[in-house]
Amino acid sequence: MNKPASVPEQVDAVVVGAGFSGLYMLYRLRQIGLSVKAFDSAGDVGGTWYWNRYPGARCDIATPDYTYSFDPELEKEWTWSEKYATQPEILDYLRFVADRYGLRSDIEFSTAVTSARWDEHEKRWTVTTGHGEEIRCRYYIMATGCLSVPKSPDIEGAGRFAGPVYFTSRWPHEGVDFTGQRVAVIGTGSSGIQSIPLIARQASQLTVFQRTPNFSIPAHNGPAPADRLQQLDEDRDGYRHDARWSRIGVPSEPTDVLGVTASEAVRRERFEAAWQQGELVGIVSVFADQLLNPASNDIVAEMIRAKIRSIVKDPGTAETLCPKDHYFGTKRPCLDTGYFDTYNLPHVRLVDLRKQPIVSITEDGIETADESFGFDAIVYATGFDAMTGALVAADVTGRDSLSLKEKWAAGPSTYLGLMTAGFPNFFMLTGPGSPSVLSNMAVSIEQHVDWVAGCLKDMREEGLDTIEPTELAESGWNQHVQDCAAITLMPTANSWYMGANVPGKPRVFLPYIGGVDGYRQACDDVAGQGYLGFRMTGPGREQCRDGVIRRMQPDVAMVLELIATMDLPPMETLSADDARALMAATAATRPPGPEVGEVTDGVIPGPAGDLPYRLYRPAGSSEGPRPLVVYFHGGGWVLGNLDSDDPLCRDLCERSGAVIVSVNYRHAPEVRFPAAALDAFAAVQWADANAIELGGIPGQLSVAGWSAGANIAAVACQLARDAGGPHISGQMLICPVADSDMTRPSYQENGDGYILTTALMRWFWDHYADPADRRDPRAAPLRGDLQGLPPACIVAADFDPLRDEGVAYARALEDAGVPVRLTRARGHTHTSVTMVGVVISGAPVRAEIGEALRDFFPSVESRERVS
Ligand code: N01
Repeated sequence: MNKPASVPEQVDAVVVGAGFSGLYMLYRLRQIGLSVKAFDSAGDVGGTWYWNRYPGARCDIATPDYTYSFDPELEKEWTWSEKYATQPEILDYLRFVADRYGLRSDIEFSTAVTSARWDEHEKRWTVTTGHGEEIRCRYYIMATGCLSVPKSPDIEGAGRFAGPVYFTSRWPHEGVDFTGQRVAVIGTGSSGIQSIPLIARQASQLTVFQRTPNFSIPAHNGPAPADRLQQLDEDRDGYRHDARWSRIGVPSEPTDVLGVTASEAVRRERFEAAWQQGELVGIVSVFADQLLNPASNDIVAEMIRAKIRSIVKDPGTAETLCPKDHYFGTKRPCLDTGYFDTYNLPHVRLVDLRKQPIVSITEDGIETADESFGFDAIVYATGFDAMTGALVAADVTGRDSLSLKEKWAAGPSTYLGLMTAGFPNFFMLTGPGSPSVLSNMAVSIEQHVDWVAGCLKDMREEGLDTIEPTELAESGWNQHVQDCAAITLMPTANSWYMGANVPGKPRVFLPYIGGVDGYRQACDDVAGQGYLGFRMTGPGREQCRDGVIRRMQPDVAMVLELIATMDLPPMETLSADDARALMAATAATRPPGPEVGEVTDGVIPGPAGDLPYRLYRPAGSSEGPRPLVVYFHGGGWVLGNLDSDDPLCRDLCERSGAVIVSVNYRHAPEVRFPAAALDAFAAVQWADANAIELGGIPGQLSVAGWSAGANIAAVACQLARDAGGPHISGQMLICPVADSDMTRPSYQENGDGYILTTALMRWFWDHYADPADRRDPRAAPLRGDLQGLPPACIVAADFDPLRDEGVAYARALEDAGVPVRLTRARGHTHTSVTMVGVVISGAPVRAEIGEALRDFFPSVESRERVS
């Protein structure tokens, strides 16, 4: 094949794309001494800013932030003219950067890369261009952007229109003059919302076809924010550092104001400030919980809807423009200049496609279910095959002839959004599984490029030349990405973040929502731990430290971080009374837990005096008796009471549909072993004898407990078996103390840093039982006879020192012929599963607990059959 002289046979690295990320990648690879060739199908640099030339196209991150920061000299040489730069100005900037660093000589323009194939023998990629050229490289880097492949119009008759058709994402370079024309715009995402006001200025008639109304706030464009410029002037490095370690790549003070608890005045004040500021960073953080809690989100959403109603004069049109089918922020919010005002113009009309869907595009217009429209031009602002579109379109084939498209058929799979197993030396910049589109792209791009360049440099210094993630590391990251999304409202929307805008695309949350800061830390930790989760090879050597970089549930990690900032004294250094007071103070700040049908307090006659109990009756239980669950709170036999586990009991009541009787037992050190266990057994006997009065079904009684409460629940089952009754249908043991042996691996792994520490557990044991008693099965149920015990459900949390004894108890019960359900609380600590309303990721585990409790009891139908 004849090659142009500008395309060499072989280089160290090929970069696809010459936008923000490709340009900087090229610069950094050269800097570390690699030979590089870049390709772009566009006629010039610019990437997204080369293609998206529609009227009104602007950045929606303020210019002091949307800029390269790798070279302070470059920052001095360029001044942005506005708060939000126009597309031509950003394109000029990228041209300026390309020229300033002499990057063009290594870029082949108007040249698409059509395929890339890994040669396992040569350890190189063969890259083929649309002109038929082949180039071999060791590293293949796709800097192809997240929103670069336009979605093909999935509308009947799309090719039929005889007049001009425009795509916002492929706008003619010479511009379009709509003067005097009847124009249709289909789509009201960011591109539609930016272009509609400007098209309306020219068109004689503008008809906007809206399927889903979008949240948008005014950009208040003007000069770049003076406070930001001043901060940059005074401390550029500090400012950039804050951006890199911020949540979305723009320096900002995180708020701890919760929408649900803030006063109306505070809510209004914070919202109005964000509305006036006109920046995404403000409107997405009016409340700390707005993307987590539907009630908080509704407050922001309703305030935006009220603004829309106040701007748009026709009430019907205003209502059609009010988004109601998704939570605010779960689809990308927009910034606009006069968007809603545009609908007050007499020649602008909004068509609600939910009421009258498009039937077909016709030769001279658009036909909906109700009307036929004639147009001179149609504009599609219908979006992109986001995040994966460009990557799978490029025919990348890795080891064993597996293509990326095949590997990702059920959704993308990456390690850190950077690489994917089976595709050695193939890097993606801002790929799926990275923060990218949820952040200031400029900051995220620099971070990715710096990491890749740093990695390649480290490899060279170590004599290594191939790198690839392990399956374990990759699946761990994919899980973490989904875990982060699952605690937010994001997966509820039909957004392009979910792949929902492209028919047939797998529905998974594509970007990483753990924050620019959290992501940067993860990448740094991977590199700092000897490139954890990557297999690297070089002549005669291989290096691989396999593992998962983030195993903890994200909200559990947040709670631990928050607790660390409170600088609390370790419990085991306190007296029992002080520890109780500290626990009560913490409990007072929690959310209350769900509503249940009825809550009543009473007392049980215990072996040595009355024991208080609290009874939770599920809603609707007036219709008939329910199974009973006798519950024992946690707290190491020393701490805790009816209040401490109140939210959990409510939650269990609601989920299981059973009457929960939470019993307070005597505590150590005032009363030591075996008092707590004997109280538990007495409570079970009493509940069984009084089932009817408690609203229970005689003979349908289970026990449940958490931690030390699970310990005495398990012991009560053994005592009941030995005493020949009462009959217990099941035992729910949440993170139980099952044994007194503190040498199991989970004590080594999790003995420090996860609230329940080895030192605290020792303190509990010392308060509760003499060393000689700790082998007694009434203290360590694992050491007892396990034959003939009730079916069990045991919850074992990954980051719990007690994890292994819980698992050991499950195995031992199984060996003794007891039916056991072992529920692994993945990514949880000893306490997090019980943090109702605080740790969102605990809810699915508690749902399993509720289901297991229901399973302990025969179903209503089978009960009826038996009777
Ligand atoms: O695309 P979109 P976009 N029939 O997917 C509608 C970034 N960006 O190009 O929501 C009828 O958001 C679709 O309706 P629905 C930014 O991240 C940034 O506007 O699927 N309608 C929706 O209204 C942004 O989020 C900037 O029901 C159809 C619209 O088309 C992302 O790019 C500027 C349809 C598509 O909206 C994408 O924005 C521009 C059909 N068959 C873009 N198919 C800035 O920096 C789709 N739609 C400011």
